[in-house]
Amino acid sequence: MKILVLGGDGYLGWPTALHLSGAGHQVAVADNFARRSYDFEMGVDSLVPIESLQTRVRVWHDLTGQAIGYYVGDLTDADFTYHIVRDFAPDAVVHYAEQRAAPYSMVDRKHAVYTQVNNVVGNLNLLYAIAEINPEIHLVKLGTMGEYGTPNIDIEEGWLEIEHKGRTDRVLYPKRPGSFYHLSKVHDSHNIEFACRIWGIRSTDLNQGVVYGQQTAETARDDRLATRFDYDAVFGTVLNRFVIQAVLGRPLTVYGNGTQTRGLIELRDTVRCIQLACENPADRGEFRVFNQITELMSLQEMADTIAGACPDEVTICHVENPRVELENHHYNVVHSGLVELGLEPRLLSDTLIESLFEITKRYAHRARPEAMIPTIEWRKPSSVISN
Ligand code: NAD
Ligand code: USQ
Repeated sequence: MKILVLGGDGYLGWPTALHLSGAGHQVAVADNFARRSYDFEMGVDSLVPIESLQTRVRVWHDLTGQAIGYYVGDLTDADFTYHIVRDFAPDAVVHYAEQRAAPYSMVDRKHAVYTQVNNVVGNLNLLYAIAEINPEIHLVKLGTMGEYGTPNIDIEEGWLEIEHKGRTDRVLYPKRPGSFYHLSKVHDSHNIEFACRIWGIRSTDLNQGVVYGQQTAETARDDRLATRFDYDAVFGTVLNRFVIQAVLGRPLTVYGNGTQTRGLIELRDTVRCIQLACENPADRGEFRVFNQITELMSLQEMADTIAGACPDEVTICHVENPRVELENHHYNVVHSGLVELGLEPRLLSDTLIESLFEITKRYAHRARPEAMIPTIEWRKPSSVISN
């Protein structure tokens, strides 16, 4: 298949491009390097050094003989988006290219507006490009588990059968997200469902949980193929942060009492899920939703697991939660769709943690501990840049 990976220079996009290319698909990536520019803005850097996109693509070609095409540009620029869809003529588009950090979207008004404009407008341009150029193209869009929030009923895969006053209907699952970033994904989902309904395009919305891990079979082939590893309080995701905190001998920062439960998935399962979604496309007009997680854990359980796996003494501290989120909540999530397509979930095990310890130890000298302290407060609306 011809697969276009948008956001192909990012944490997940780059290993996905390699995985799809390694599986024999013809792959091109597109990116505007916004993620690299947030590093400059925030004064942080990936813990694991990463090469330029051009070098990555060249190294992969030298190693495997497989070419990965690349386009540099911004999805909010409609001309660029139409150009790549026309020029590459993909069978599937994997759309990762969004601002993806909840804390970044909560810095202040400017960052909230940027996040929603970047994500919603980029996605809308893409929907129009697909519908006008070739509605057969399968859109594989990265959504997020945080779209649902933490409702007091079980979370289904995107849709909910309801009965109200004696009548029944199948409706989009009600959403109650916890940041302007997570809200941007809700807006995307609604726009995509509408596009499937009116134009008959095909789409898979993947409500992915928090990703951890750093290596895949393909990135491990050469250091120059490494993907990024964020550990700072803005872009670092919780499990990756706990691992580097443990390695540096710093306390693991559990926000609040730690009873908040989240869905997790390891990087190698992420790339496998994308492959499965691409190779088993949704039908024309179908808005298909999968919950892309492999297990559920509370923050306290995550911290205990990392502490238990670390050979050195680890302390766990409960810091005042900078976010607004429920503790002691119900959380039961259906996540069978991808398993039915062939996913064999990897659960957080000693082996997975060991490989993460190995990689973070190797680059621990690059960490800036002060970047790990959370400074962005959900409860304080601000138009002043606070970092
Ligand atoms: P990332 O920031 O590392 O990668 C996103 C890439 O998209 C970056 O390289 C960035 O430069 C690019 N990009 C952003 N806006 C763009 C635009 N307008 N035009 C072109 N390129 C643009 O993020 P990631 O962790 O790889 O996440 C990828 C996707 O998966 C995101 O949509 C995110 O919401 C979703 N997701 C991530 C996680 C996670 O834990 N990392 C979990 C669930 C869902
Ligand atoms: N948390 C801590 N300590 C930390 C960092 C985070 O306790 O040091 C807590 C947060 O309060 C939250 C949970 O861990 O309850 C997850 O936080 P996170 O920063 O790992 O994840 P989140 O902000 O939800 O965002 C990440 C990705 C995002 C993706 C989302 C999937 O950055 O792109 O959409 O995970 S999900 O959470 O399922 O919506």
